[in-house]
Amino acid sequence: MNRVTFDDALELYNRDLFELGEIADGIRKEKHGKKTYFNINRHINPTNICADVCKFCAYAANRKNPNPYTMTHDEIMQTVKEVDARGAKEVHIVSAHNPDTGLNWYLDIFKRIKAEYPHIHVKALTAAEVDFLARHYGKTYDEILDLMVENGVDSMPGGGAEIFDEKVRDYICKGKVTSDQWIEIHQKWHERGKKSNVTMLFGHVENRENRIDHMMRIRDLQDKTGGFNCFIPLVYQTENNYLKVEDQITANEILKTMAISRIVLDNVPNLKAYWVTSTVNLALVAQEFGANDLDGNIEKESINSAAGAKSANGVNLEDFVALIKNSGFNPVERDSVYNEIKEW
Ligand code: V47
Repeated sequence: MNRVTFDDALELYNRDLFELGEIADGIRKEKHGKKTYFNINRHINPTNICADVCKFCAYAANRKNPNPYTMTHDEIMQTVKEVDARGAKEVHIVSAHNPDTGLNWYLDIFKRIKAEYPHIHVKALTAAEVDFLARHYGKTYDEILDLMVENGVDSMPGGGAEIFDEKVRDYICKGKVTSDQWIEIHQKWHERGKKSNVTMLFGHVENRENRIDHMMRIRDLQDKTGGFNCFIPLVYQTENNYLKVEDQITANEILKTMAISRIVLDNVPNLKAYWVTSTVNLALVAQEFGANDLDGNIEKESINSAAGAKSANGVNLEDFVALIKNSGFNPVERDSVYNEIKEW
């Protein structure tokens, strides 16, 4: 299939959902057969005190969520100890932009985790956090990224990408890392031989053009670096925040967006249906619309659940695996960079 242009991609939205599903499923089958990847992971969100203000965020402590907290390193290590005992292979550590902790609070914890649990993959610090730390502590992006490598960060999560269109971005999260900066940070990370993911927050005030533009910018960077493992469309959650949306996005539009992203992002190996924001049921259906990854059992999650997602306590691993099997796919546990660990 020829590479789709911006106009082709936009036109795809006018096709019938099942026709799109068939095309995306064909690509998925070529790349991954019937395998659906997941990992055993734990999200840790060490502080919700934030210097930035994003309208869509219900996680940061604010008037609607007057519940500020900052974990100590000992508390974080206790969590890592527990999740290691339960067989987790990855900790996904993302925080708000707390101006009061000092730079070392952000970085030392990775070194401590690596020293005590060298087998655990540390996926940590979004490009939004990297930008915040650079600005707040007078460092360059290169300096922060080098410190991340030195302290044991293995890969970067895809958060903070939101929507790259500058007008929409200004409306939903003015003042935070810009689109160009987000891309620059990931490019620099990839140039260090490291991998990362990339998200897209959709279903709020953006339109279809904005989504396609977002995908095109990802495809361009991936052509240069090849450093993205996975694309993760995040469905906007509407509760406890300041971004009002008239009509909630439909399942039809979510699945179309998934399928189109599978078609457009021909150079990104994996498409994640993040059940936290799509619901487990729709994530299972998305397996037939291009998605080949369902993230993991998660155990605990604070960012999306603050905005209404039913993910605060993750899902039971055995149930999760059974759901994948019962929907006709082969659950394959993977590590954080997509090496296969075990067929379940
Ligand atoms: O960057 C915030 C999003 C992201 C809301 O890399 C919201 O493997 C929906 O990036 N509705 C954090 N989304 C989560 C994230 C992520 C998740 C899973 C896997 C990976 C990965 C990355 O959550 C933020 C923001 O875009 N978010 N508020 C909301 N109301």
